[in-house]
Amino acid sequence: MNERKPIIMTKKEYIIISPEVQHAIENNLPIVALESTIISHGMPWPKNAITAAAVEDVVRQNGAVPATIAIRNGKCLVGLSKEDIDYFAQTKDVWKVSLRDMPYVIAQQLPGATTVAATMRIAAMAGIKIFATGGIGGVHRGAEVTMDISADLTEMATTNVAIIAAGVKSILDIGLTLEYMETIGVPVVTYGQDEFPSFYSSKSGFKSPLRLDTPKAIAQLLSAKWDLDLNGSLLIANPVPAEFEMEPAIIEKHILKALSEANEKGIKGKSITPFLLKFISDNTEGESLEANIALIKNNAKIAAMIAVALQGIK
Ligand code: PSU
Ligand code: MN
Repeated sequence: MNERKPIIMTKKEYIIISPEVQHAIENNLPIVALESTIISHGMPWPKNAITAAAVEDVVRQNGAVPATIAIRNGKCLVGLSKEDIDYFAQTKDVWKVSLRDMPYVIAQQLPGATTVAATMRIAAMAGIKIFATGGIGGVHRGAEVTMDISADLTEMATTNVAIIAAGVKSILDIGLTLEYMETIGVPVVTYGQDEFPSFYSSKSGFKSPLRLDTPKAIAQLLSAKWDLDLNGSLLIANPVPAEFEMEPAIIEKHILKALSEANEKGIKGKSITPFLLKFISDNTEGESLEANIALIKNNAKIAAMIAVALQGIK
């Protein structure tokens, strides 16, 4: 299960793989994909660029090769240069690219930061199986009226890339997001605890459907899933480190304020997630930003360990 399928020729002209990632692919080394929406739309400059580089280093320190993914000049980039990272960190009009935006941004040669859904799809084209991020998109609060359900979830139903995230943020409806993942056959495993975490907090009020305590056990689960052709993703929820945890009641207060402000301003669709995240960050004096940075590094570490363990399974 460890051989990587070569990129089919028709797609190859749209993909540029960095020398570091190319070397890893050729030598069957463990690789961890990283997304770029978090750089362009998730954090302010210069912390976004500093964090992106630091997260890549955490992956390397834990024995894997980082592959940050974005779209530039009509190409999907798998592995960014320092200049690319600075560009995506500083440029104002970078597109937030989910699946439906991909062909437009590529054909128009626009700069695009990829969401979880688009990052997964491009990672899969390059044969990368493990992907670390902060939080995934999901079923929004009020989705029974708005039908706002992230394409991250539908992508997770079919694409064989496992995601390590700090759970689901409570800007979403966590219960409905868990239900949706059950419907589409995505196993949800929490690393090292029984409760499903909610990004800023290790608690959510929801029991995790599954729990595993070692990267090796998670790698074995992934092997079993994909060996059986049970296609799709696996969500590995990794709780935020205890020293950066935030009080759920305080976060909830900010989320309610953010939601009412979004409602007043008529913010909808793809703008809603970045708006809510920025509002919360601006209104917690950076405490949420520090938590965000800490948990992404922590996710990168576990992701690298899982990628190493997966490579060891024959
Ligand atoms: N949730 C977070 N942080 C993020 C995102 C979501 O806690 O940065 C970003 C990710 O890139 C995710 C995207 O894939 O937002 C989901 O956007 P939407 O809900 O529009 O699909
Ligand atoms: Mn949406």
